[in-house]
Amino acid sequence: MTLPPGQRAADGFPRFGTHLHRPPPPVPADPVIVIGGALTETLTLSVADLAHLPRRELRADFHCVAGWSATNLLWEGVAFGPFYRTRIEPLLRPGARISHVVFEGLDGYRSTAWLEDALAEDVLLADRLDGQPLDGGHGAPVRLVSPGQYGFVSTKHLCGISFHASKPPDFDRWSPIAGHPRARVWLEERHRHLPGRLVRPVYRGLIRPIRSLSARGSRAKPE
Ligand SMILES: Nc1nc2c(c(=O)[nH]1)N[C@H]1C(S)=C(S)[C@@H](COP(=O)(O)O)O[C@H]1N2
Ligand SMILES: [Mo]
Repeated sequence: MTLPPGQRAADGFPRFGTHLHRPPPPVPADPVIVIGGALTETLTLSVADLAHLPRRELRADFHCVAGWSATNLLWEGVAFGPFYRTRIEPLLRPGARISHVVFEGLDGYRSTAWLEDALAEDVLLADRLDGQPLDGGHGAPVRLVSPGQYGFVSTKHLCGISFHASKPPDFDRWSPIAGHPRARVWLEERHRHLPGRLVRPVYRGLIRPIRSLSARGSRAKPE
């Protein structure tokens, strides 16, 4: 098994998210994803309807920027690229050339990806993990999964997606460990301002406290 540079395999799939001890947000009775931005109309997609769109399974590892990787996860959901081409492109404002996508979660978390990265073949709107509906810890009712990018791109509890023709403001612009805009794991694009290799030892010291704080949301990986 080969992992991207600076990553180690974690035992199972801990809840890596930056939320630490915060409980997962409550899921509304009939959750929707509100899709907007440079579109001629806002599209409100019922999460339940994802079951009726073309589906795919994806076996992939998941890489947290702090250096841990969960291996061999089985995701199920709707592939983002085909979804974009069939559902979003026809709604784009005339002449709009989309460059960035913003994903928003029910807990207020947001991530930004280059459209080019979001259209990678293995990016999914995932509502199932290892044969079960997504649980609260890992992003119920639906999350983005972009295995080629560090976990911070993969917004959980997805409730909004917006498409932009220019770079939106960075939500984390004041953070010394601001995320890299592309966050590609194989290129070790961990942070915007610091080289990936440099922060490895810092994270190594933080891993134990982070894991114990987030243990509540974790679960063992079935073999
Ligand atoms: N809505 C939401 N999505 C989120 C986060 C979060 O705090 N809230 N944390 C991100 C980070 S930093 C990581 S590493 C992954 C962790 O996914 P996991 O909690 O399923 O392990 O979720 C990402 N998506
Ligand atoms: Mo993370």
